[in-house]
Amino acid sequence: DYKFWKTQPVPNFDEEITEEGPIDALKTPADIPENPYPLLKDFEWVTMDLDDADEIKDVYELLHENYVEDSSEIFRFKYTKEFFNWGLKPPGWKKQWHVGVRVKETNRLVAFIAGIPLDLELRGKGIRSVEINFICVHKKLRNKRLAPVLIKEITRRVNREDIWQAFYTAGVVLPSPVSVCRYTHRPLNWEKLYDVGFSALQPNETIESMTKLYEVPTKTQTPGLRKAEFKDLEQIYELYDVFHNRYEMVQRFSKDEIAHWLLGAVDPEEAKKNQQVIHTYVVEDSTGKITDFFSFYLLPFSILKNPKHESLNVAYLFYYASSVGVGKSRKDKENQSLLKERLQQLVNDALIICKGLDIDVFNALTSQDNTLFLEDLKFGLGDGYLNYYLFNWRTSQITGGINEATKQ
Ligand code: YNC
Ligand code: MG
Repeated sequence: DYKFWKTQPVPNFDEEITEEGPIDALKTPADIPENPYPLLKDFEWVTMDLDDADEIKDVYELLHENYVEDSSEIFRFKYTKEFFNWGLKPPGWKKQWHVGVRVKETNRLVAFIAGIPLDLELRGKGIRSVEINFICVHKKLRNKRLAPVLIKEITRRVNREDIWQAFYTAGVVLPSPVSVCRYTHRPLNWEKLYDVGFSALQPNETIESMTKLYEVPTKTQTPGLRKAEFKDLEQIYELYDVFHNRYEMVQRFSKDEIAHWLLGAVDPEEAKKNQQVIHTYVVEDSTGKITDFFSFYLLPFSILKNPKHESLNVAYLFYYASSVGVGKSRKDKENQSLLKERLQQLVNDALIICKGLDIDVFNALTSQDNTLFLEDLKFGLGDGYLNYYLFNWRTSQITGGINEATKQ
């Protein structure tokens, strides 16, 4: 019955939306308590320093042992230091938004929640926000109402910075989603997926027939396709920006944010390390113009209890843009079929590249314009849904351009 969520500035399930905007009364940082919410006496709040290798390790271990698992408890996200550097330290990140709870006596980290800055644009209106992610409570402390305390504490810390809206996604249904996406999976190494129990064999199929079904060419097919470089930054930035005008809800990126999210980091040296995680490709035409780009990131799963395999290599489709879609509405059928053809070719190349990187499965959400190519490229619908939420913002249902596959 949502005892906690009922007290929060979020819309009810059955609410009729007549006006868009904040739900809470307007406040200023001075209205917000300076001190953290009280915790049970054995625990204490900590700010995690993600520049410190030991602290990253604590977060990594907490999440590795206790974060999202599938219902069969076979797969668990295998985070790395590079993944956190990329996912939790974008331009403008704040240390105080990496919130931990430790046991006083042992110093053990038992809970975590993170926020990062996010410039949302909703049907043309900019909303300065944060994205909240990685909420995690140690398995032994579940169902003790610690999650609401974490959420209230991060809300306090965000409000103290004069930010009043947040975006978050979850597999669970809470009051009330503004959008919902589905996970889809494109096998690249079917036999391994079968071995680890991710894929099943139907009576009329064989391992050979399935492997053949998911075969991809060995070489990419788009002329002018190459890895993105820092010299492309300006063009990628502009292409992202104009392409995303086609969506109702988008993340607006500064040039530094494009460098971070698509090239790995603002600093080219640091970016090299994070390029194990985020991979971006551009298409350059004969005049030097970048006409398209696509990106995917890698986040493996640990495979629990399997004698043959320890991890599953997983890629997630991230942002893309094509000049084919620029200035065109999603209601323009003719343009959508041109874009469909283009995206099919680009994402097919992404699959080919991933096969070369020894990726076992390539995941995508049904967000952005993905439904134009998912079926033709043999993505299968998964059983996972991803619900999209806004905190302290009332609005009607949104068809999203936001890609938030990352951590769920
Ligand atoms: C969830 N995922 O409904 P009610 S996604 C939000 N997001 O409240 P307790 C959640 N709320 O129903 P536990 C939630 N899951 O009574 C549960 N809840 O109103 C709600 N799992 O608390 C739940 N990570 O402490 C209920 O539950 C209340 O001990 C129950 O802890 C929950 O990161 C959790 O799946 C999820 O570690 C921490 O199960 C725990 O079970 C766990 O008794 C594995 O909590 C990891 C996992 C979720 C990943 C994610 C997005 C988080 C968004 C949080 C909301 C942010 C709001 C905006 C704040 C900033 C505002 C500004 C400005
Ligand atoms: Mg709890």
